[in-house]
Amino acid sequence: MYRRLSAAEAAELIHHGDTMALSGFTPNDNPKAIFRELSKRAIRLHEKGEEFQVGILTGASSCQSVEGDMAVAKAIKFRAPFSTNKDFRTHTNLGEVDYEDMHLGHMAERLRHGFYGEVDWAIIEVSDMVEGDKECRAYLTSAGGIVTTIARLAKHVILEHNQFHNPNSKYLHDTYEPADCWQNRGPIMVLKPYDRLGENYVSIPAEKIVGVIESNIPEEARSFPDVNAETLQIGLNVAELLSRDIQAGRIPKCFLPIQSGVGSTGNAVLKALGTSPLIPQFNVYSEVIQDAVVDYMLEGKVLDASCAAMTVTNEALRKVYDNMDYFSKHLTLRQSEVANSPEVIRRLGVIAMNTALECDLYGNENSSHICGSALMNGIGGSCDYIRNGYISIFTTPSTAKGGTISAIVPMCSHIDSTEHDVDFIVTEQGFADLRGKGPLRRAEEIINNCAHPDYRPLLREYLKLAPMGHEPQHMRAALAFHDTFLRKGDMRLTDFSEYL
Ligand code: 0RQ
Repeated sequence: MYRRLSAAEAAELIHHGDTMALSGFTPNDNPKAIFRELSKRAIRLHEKGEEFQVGILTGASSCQSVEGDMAVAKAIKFRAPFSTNKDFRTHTNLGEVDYEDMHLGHMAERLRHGFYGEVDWAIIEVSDMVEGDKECRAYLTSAGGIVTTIARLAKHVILEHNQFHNPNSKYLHDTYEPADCWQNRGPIMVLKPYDRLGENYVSIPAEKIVGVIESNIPEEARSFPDVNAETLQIGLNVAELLSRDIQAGRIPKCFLPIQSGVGSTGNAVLKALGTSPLIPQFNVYSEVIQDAVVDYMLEGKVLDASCAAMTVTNEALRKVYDNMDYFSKHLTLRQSEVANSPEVIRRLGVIAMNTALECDLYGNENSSHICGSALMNGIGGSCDYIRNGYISIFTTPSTAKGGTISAIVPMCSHIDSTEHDVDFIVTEQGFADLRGKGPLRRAEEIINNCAHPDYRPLLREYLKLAPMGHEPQHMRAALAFHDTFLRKGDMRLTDFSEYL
């Protein structure tokens, strides 16, 4: 049996400047016990005037105990690749954290290539393990993430054996890790969303295991606001555009796998697809599944699902654990390098659906930064899917903050996905089909079908001011919406004459 450590003892082993790579993807499968102690230790050390900051690398976002409490304790030196945490956002926007917002599908490979330097610690939450003399077989919980890679790269490993999880979660996992490009690597042979390629455990050399923390901590899962009239209408609009493509023969009648990003809008869209009579039964090939997918799998609307994490509430997780016979055959949790692999996404023909903060008149999209500067969350896996999807859709309510912000703007204040990768923009007002259209026709379609009626006259006025070109932009007025919001608190007060 490996050495048992209390969480406080484990936290004492971490040094200032260490790089910690963690299991987990979104708030699921994160090691929590050690971080609850580590953030307290950081505060104690800072009070004594000692430095203490670490690098934190994960598969995606993480949970309050990891990135929230550590950010509040000013204990994060570097962080990648994604975050959805309010405290982390606050401290990052104060300039305290060096945060690289990175494609989730790139993370494991970038680690292997040494882009983040040496990995001092892999901290891995497990539901079960085989404690061998030479090899530990570690069974993951509710997410795949980057564990196969970090277990190989890290100098030292600490396991958190979290008994909150059902040990049978092992039957959900495929821990396959692709080779590197210089190893003559072949294709990733996922030909169907349910294909599995590897083992269901992560192999860790026993000599690296410093200790095991025994814990029993529920997932720090987020729940999303209920569907409202606006997000319901966005979902219905997505169902409508997909059914039109089926009728026109642009999507096959057997349908294609669906990816849906995380968030209240993404959750609402999936709910609409699940209940729409226009949409046939479907498979999910995504980075995350949310609560709605668990229910639709039990109801038979979703046949098979593949993802890097169950980003679900503890109630939905319980449904999975209570029906393991079914889910072990129909749900696969993968390493994020495979879940978000451009090759596999393109091969399967995934319909990619993600959420934007704002889109411009030509189809460029911003999902990460408000008014150019302030971090919201990051791109997550959206670009992995949007760039490689069969059809790529961005959804957003047409306005935010009580109508004072338009999600349709002349020019995005930051760009994550470009016009070359976006096929549809969908708001509660309708949808713009950008396929086969040049910039001027795109602008017309986006203004007429997606912009809120309060903003349509302003957007048309802007287009008249912009000097003609292939993609007209007025260099002084292009960010007038944002500038007006920052100065007057309402984009509707935009007066273009101030910018001419
Ligand atoms: O703020 O909470 O203070 O009211 O943004 O917006 O409408 O609740 O929508 O939960 O779907 O989040 C893009 C952030 C949307 C998310 C984003 C304000 C709005 C509200 C949240 P309040 P909603 P959602 C990730 C896959 C990254 C791309 C992606 C996201 C808050 O979906 O992070 O999908 N996406 N990646 O009021 C200022 C604007 C705004 C705005 C909305 N233009 N300006 N504030 N808000 N638009 C999955 C993984 O990879 C794991």
